Amino acid sequence: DEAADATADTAAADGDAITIGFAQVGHESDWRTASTKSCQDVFSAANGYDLQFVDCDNDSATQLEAVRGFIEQDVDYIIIDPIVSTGWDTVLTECEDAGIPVIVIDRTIDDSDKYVSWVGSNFKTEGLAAGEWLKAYAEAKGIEEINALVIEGSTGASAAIGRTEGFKEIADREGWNIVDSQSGDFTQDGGQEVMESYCKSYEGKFNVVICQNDNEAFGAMDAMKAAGVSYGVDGDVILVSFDACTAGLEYVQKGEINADFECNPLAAPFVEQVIKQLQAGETPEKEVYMEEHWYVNEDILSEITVDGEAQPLTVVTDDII
Ligand code: GYE
Repeated sequence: DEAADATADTAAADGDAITIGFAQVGHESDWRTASTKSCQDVFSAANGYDLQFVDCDNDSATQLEAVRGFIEQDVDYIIIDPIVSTGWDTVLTECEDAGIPVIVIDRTIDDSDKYVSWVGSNFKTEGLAAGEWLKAYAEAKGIEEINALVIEGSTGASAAIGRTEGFKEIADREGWNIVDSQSGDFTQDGGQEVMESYCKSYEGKFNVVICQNDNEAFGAMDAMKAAGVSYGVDGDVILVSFDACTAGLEYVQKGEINADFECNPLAAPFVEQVIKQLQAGETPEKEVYMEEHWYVNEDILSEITVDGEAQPLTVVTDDII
């Protein structure tokens, strides 16, 4: 209906739309693409929003600049997915002084609490889950020694810090050998490069590769293939990943990735709830955790216990992808 569309446009042009500035990390991974799309879908003009989106290209200075730009524009709300977890207190104080509520999504801010709400995942729990799964899987398969290579995410990102900490906690408890742990920057190219150098340096000396996101795992698989290293359920190397994006789950279904620990990128609907509460003068929860699943190829373990809680494992089928 053209008349109704025209009215909606005018309402937005009149400034009735809620203006939101979103300082996104970048475009490094499938996960990130899904996160961006989720925000663009939820905070669309049709839904009454004017979304100012900045892709910060994984650069912290650009991200701080973007937030300051939003303050200058006097947006109604600011969403930040913090590239790194520190260095935030000054700019968040500036947001507070300007009276603009900040909502943090995904990665955490660890040196300031001057934001209204955070919506995301528990990355340490994801790392612990990967460790507990590996322990149970190795036992079930009669694998006695674990020599693990880790491809970490971007340095300083809470997603990388938490996954590293969680996995290391189990590795230390079980006395596993972490042969090396280097950053692949959450990218496919990064994962490939790190794995190429691992294959050269540690030939025959590892039986587990932990990639902190699916895109790194895609790169690592290419590097292992090129080096003649077999991986997955029928291979010599157990391959573990995080995110469980669609392409990641396809590799789990094929048995090339053994286990994939989901990180849910669809925070935007929860952020919208927070904004609706603020609009209504209510106080939203300070922390909102999203639901996630742990995905596997083989039906040999039905659950694992993580942090004292039993969690089901989901075998990937066509229905899930
Ligand atoms: O795992 C990775 C992305 O912050 C949880 O960032 C996010 C991570 C995600 O690039 O794929």
